[in-house]
Parts: sequence; C-alpha cells; structure tokens
Amino acid sequence: MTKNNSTTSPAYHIGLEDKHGAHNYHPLPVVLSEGRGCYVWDVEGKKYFDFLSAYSAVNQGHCHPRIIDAMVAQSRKLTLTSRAFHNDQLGEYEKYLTDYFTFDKVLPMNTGAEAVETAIKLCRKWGYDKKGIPADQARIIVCGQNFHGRTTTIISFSSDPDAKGSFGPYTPGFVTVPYGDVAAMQAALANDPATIAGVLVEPIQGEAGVFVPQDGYLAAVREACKAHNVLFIADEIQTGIGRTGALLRICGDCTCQGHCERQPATYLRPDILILGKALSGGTYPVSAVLADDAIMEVIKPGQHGSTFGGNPVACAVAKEALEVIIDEKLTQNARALGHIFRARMQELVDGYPNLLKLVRGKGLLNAVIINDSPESKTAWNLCVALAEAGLLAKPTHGNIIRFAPPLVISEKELHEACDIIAGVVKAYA
Ligand code: IF1
Repeated sequence: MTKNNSTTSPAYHIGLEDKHGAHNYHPLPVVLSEGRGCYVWDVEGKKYFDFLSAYSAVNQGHCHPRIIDAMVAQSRKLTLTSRAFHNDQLGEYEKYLTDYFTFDKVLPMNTGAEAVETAIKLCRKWGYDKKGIPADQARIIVCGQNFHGRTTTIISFSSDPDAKGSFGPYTPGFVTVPYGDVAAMQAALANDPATIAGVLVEPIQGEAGVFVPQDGYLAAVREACKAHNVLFIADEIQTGIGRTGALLRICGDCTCQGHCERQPATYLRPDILILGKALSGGTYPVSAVLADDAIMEVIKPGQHGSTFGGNPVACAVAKEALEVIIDEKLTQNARALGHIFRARMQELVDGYPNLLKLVRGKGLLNAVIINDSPESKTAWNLCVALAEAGLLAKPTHGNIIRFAPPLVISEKELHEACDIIAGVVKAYA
C-alpha cells in the first residue's frame, strides 16, 4: 500500500489494533515502521532511540544488514522442510552453536516459552530415566517473581496474578522459593531431594525489574544443585547473547565471546542452558536448549519436537546473529557502555532523589526505580515524555523503567540518549 494520510497517521493504526486485535497489551502510543541499529522511526518519520530492544531481542540492532542478508538468501533457497527430512543448514548451525556455548547437543525451538517447556520436559525425563525419581513425582524448584513465558505450564509457577490468574487448572510439580535467598534454596533442595529434578532460574530477573542477585548467589545455587544431583537450568533468554556485558550472564566476569576453549573459574556452567530472543538478532523466532549428552540423550525420536524448530531460515539467521556478536565486539561494548550508563543515571538519582530512587543492572540491561508507588502513573508519564523527546522505554511493575538499548549503540549515541533522559527528568522533577 502506498503511503497516504491515513497510513501515516498513528491514530489510524492504533484504531485498527483496538478494533481488530485482542487487548492483551497496553503499548505506548507510538506506531513504528522502520528500524536501523539503535534507532526506530514512526509512521510520521519521527526518529527515536530504542531503549527496549524488543525486550533484549534486538541486541545486534534493528535490521542488521548481515542478518537480513542471511535471512533473505536462505528464504530464496529453502524455508521449511520439517524435521521429517534433513536440511543442509541444521547440522552446521548445531555444530556452530554447540561449539560457541560449549555443550554437546542442542535442541532447536522457536519461541522462548517453547524452549523453557522443552527444558522442563528434558529435566523431568532425566529425573525419571537417570536419577530414578518415581513416576510423576518429579519436582522443579523455581524462584518467586520469575518470568519464563506464557504457556499454561509456565504460568502455573508464576507469582504474577495478571499472568497466572483465571488460567487454571495449573500444572503441578513446581516449588517456589524467594529469588536471591541461598538459605531458602538450600532448604528447598534438602527437602526430599530424591524427587527434585531441577532448579530453574533467571540469572538476572528481567520482568521483575532487572533484579540482580547478590554476588555468590548463583554459584551457591550451582553448588547446591551438584550436591543433590539436581539439574541447574539457566534461562538466559533475556540475559544471554552479550546483553549483560558477558556472552552469558552466568559467564560472570569472563570477557571472551564464545568458542570457549576452557571455561574460567567464574563460569557457572548450567546443566541446561535456554536461549532465545537475540539468538536471531530479533529477526525471527529462534530459541534453543543446550545440554550435554548425558542429559540430552534421554529424549528419543518422537518424544519432542516442533514443525518450525531448526528450520533452514532459523539456522542461517542464528548463525549470522552469533557471528555478529563476536565480529562487532558487542559483549565488550555492552560491558563498557553499561558502566557509563549507570554512572550517568546515578548522577540523575543523586540530583533528583524525590523523583528517582536508584539505578541497577549489568551491562546494557538496566533499570531506574522511580521514587513513587507501583500504583502511581509517574513511570508511565515519564516514558510518554521520553517518547516525545525521542527515546523509547517501557515501565515494568508500575514504578520501574527498564533501559536496554541495542548493543550496537556507540558511546556518543549513549551520551545523547542520556542527555534526553536527563532533560525529561529535569523537566518533570
Ligand atoms: C511478553 C517480560 C521481558 C523471558 C525469559 C522466557 C521468556 C521471556 C527470561 C519467554 C520473555 C518477554 C515476553 C514479553 C515481555 C518480555 C519480558 F517483561 F514480560 F518479562 F523481556 F522482560 N524467559 N520475555 O524474559 O520468551 O516466549 O516471549 O519468546 O510480552 O510476554 P517468549
């Protein structure tokens, strides 16, 4: 359709969504039509810094030319065969991905929630086949305020009433402990460890408001899992692929970018690693579950799968997206710019303590906590003002604003963005 007055009017598009789409979201009133790098443009041509990055899916920047080229080239050749037949992209991708993250095997899926479901099934089956848990008794420990997706099983262990309420009956077999509490985790593991198959954690809780656990928490959980013969499952769907200034959050302070020969002491190797989002650079739904043979071998033909999982386009796209992370040193950039961003935000917190409470995060996954109640409209109003000033961010839990630009943002651009935030804060305070 050629552009005319109606298609360039935000109200036109918002009206269509309102009339014809389910109301399962409450977006900011911005209608985007183009993206490049750390910028997006709306239908009227207004340019914005994207400080959400599609919830960390667009780490490599919008429409990265290399990733788009890979997608277009593969789309012209072969898009989908199903797994009833082999395709010439899957094996090479699986080799590349497992080398990159140093696991024996990968099980390819599409969305994050599907990969979490896959990890749960893999963990339970390992529990029965390898650990010897009695049939249907397997339990998985999860953390309070988690976000792992939207399926009926995953929301069964959510503590968010919006995500969970009125969608029961719920899937049993999950035990919730407070996030960041080592003693609570150890107690849950010690309570009938013979029936516990796994512990599922986000190394930083994204949806909860970028909640970074205390140093040593993840290491203690990792150790406790080992001691009780329980699988440590890391959901790095949002934190992985460079976002937090390391390839994975569980890489700790390691600054290498994939293809690890030997893991450093800080690396908390999970038994099952879950990836999604930026695995495709945000161009296509690609997720993955990684594990070593002793675990992955419990899944036999016919026991799990997906029509689209491991399709040739997904494979070509994900391989390119991971190469971009290395070639453009995006992990290092996230780490360096994260320090600058938090320092700039700390100046604002210090300057406007009545409006801003604190800044926290790792790499380029950060949040500013607004000094107002979660029921207040302050964070939302600030985000509307930020959008007007040319920067897109989204509140979470009422009084928290998450700031997560694409990792391709330059230092100069980051300072420009911080100047926008400072201007809005100053005008609002
Ligand atoms: C929405 C949040 C972010 C995730 C982790 C699995 C999934 C997600 C750690 C599922 C997805 C998304 C989903 C999106 C909002 C967004 C989100 F605010 F809801 F929590 F990123 F912070 N594990 N997170 O963060 O992946 O199935 O969506 O591919 O609107 O639901 P998915």
